[in-house]
Amino acid sequence: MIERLATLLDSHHVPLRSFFRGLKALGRPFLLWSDLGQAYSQFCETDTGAPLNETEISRIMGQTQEAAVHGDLLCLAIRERVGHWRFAQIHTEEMYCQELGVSEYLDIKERVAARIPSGDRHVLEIDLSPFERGFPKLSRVQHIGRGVEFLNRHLCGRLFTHGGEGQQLLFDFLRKHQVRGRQLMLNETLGSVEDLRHALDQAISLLQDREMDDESYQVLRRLGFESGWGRTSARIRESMLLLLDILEAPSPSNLEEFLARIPMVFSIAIISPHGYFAQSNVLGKPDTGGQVVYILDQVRALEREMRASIDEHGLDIEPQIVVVTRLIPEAADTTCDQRIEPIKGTKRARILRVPFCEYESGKVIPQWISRFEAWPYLERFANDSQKELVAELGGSPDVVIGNYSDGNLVASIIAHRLGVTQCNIAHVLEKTRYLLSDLYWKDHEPDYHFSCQYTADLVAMNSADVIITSTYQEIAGTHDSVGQYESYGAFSLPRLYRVVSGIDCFDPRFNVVSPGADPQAFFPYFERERRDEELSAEIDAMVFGSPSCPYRGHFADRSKPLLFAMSVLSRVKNLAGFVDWYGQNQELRDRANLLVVGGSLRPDESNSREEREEAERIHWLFDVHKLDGNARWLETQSDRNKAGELYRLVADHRGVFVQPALFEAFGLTVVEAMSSGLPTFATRYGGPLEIIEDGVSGFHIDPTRGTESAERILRFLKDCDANPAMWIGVSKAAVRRTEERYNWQLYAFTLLKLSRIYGFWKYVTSLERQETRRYLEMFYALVMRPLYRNVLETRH
Ligand code: UDP
Ligand code: LCN
Repeated sequence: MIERLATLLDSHHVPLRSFFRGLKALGRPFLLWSDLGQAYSQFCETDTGAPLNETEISRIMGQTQEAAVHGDLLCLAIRERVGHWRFAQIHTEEMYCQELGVSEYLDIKERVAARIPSGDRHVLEIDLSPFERGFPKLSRVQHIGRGVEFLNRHLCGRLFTHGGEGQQLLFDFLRKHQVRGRQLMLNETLGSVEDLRHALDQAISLLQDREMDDESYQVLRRLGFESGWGRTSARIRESMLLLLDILEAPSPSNLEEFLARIPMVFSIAIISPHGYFAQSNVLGKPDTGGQVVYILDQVRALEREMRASIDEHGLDIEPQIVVVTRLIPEAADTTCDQRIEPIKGTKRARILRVPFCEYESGKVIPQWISRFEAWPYLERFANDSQKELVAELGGSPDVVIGNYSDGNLVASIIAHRLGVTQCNIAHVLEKTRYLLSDLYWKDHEPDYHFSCQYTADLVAMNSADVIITSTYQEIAGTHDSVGQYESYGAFSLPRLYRVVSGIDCFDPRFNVVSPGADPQAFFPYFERERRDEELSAEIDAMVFGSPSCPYRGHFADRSKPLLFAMSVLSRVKNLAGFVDWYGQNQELRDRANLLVVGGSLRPDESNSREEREEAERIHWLFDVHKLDGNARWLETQSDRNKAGELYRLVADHRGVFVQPALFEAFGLTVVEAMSSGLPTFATRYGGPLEIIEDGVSGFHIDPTRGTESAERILRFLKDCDANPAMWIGVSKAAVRRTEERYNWQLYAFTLLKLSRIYGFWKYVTSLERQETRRYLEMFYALVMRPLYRNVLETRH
């Protein structure tokens, strides 16, 4: 490709030189994909640029994710396809080019961003690629995010065919498999694979036409079989036949089916330190949103699924799930100051809260702390949580699931010490949310401490056994945008360290398992018999009357459809931006009312600076656009049943939901709105791009082009006026889409299957990553710990 670029520089010398001069004249050190695309297409419209139209250069420019301008040198990062990058340096006057290695490319970026003079080069380079040798990797882009499936196929092929040792490994695994000291599956009566085959034959014929009773269990035990094969004789026979099949003719699919039947997951720890983690009065508080909703729904679904499968295995063991979060002594109107809180809708799952303490003195931190400032407390939090967790569960959990950067770091510490499987869920990786936040990390340090965050991310994602993502694009992006995880492949924090190989999206650790919305709270508006009349009346009053919660604005004409947006008040969520688009579009204002839900209306009451600033901005926009008769802003609604009825009420009035975020990692509100049958316009940056099929089950909007987005919404409202079937069509497609793809039952089933299969392979092969672990420990100790001091010194 670089050779091709050199030829093109030659053959299109004149227009290209002019184009490059135009780029330099912009005076910007870095140009991103969208800047380059725009500049290129504008240039192609000029007479000089016309010859470049639809040439091979157009393709290369379309693949260029960023460019660094360094004097007359233009350095391009070209993403040929997902996970495959090439770097080129072009001399824009002399018109020659050369290929750069990743390290050289990052070096130039660092010089440009941090004005590092040449010769000043003492760079700590982080390279995880040498540790990956010997580990199987996916090769096809389409397989990204289906890691366990791949691993199963790969290892089955390697170990079970042509006289491989697979059968023996499986036999040893089943012979040793225990839960809390109790032997499961096979006992010592069986000495070899041959014995097992023979015993299986005997047991299968013995169980024919026989129900399970005490005597049957005795006979099976004498043959070498312990509990765990199934509750009924039919199920036990089925499992045994499957195993016989594997011993005769192993295949990835029969192995997968059998492994999914082995009882392996009885207790799970879920780690989520930041924000206010509780079951009521918390949503919409700073740092408290979808992650809490996700985890609580996940716990309920997992407990249900675990209980059903443990029962199917024929065991009487109650599953245990503990969510470990921070105990906040100054908990305001929440329960975050209580150590234990049982989780509603479960039998035994509970929240366990452990305070943040100063590392040395052990002094408890009483007040809420922003997630960006929690770093110095996490190591001690991990130690304290581990002790309390083990005491609470009466032993180690089988799996530790981390959430977000802080929870994943804590999970990696706990899982490693306890020697159990670590599963990561990022929810969002901040690096993609804040453009160029790696290069300009120092500027962001006082507010966000991204240096700690990105270091924690690298440590946690490389120590995880399994990484769960909500969408494919979270890992690998799209053909023209970089995935959240992919962006950790190579990046720089100038003068701190440079990452030349941080994570590889072809790693089989990655698995896409999408969440859903709670069907009790979020169901279609047309299921009228399920709707609670009292609640509907309350929500009606909240939207159109005098609500009991704080609000601003009213609707002079209540017959108009509603444009509804709901989220926490943070800059990235862009609620204020949406209010502005609406305020500026008179036709939209004439046609629809605006309903915004989120945050606190009294800026001075919030303890989050960002929330205060956003609230002030919305008030200001209400004033300047004189929105008080067209728009209503309601304070955060933390009751999910109310939220559910809100979506449905907006649907009753043929309104739409708008998600205007500058970037949305996944977007539970999008799934909730769609499940309620609400046509949804959501940001094209992040998860909604995958959740919604544009123009079918909703619409994508570009939050950086507010006027255009407002026009798109307006066009839809006009189309619906002309043809009411249009609204119904999109609404139905939205419900269908979420039913098929985004539901918790499927999530729990998949996650448990995945943990079992992964657990087996981890046990029988050497997936253990000892060397990586030691490298990461050193990285953590030498880089991360010294950063904590800065956080403590600049805490808000
Ligand atoms: N939410 C809510 N009330 C609010 C704001 C948000 O109940 O005032 C809920 C919303 O219904 C959703 C979650 O908080 O379940 C937000 O999740 P999402 O994934 O959309 O965004 P996040 O805040 O996690 O970035
Ligand atoms: C965090 C986010 O920012 C959202 O996009 C997700 O939907 C939420 O977590 C749940 O994973």
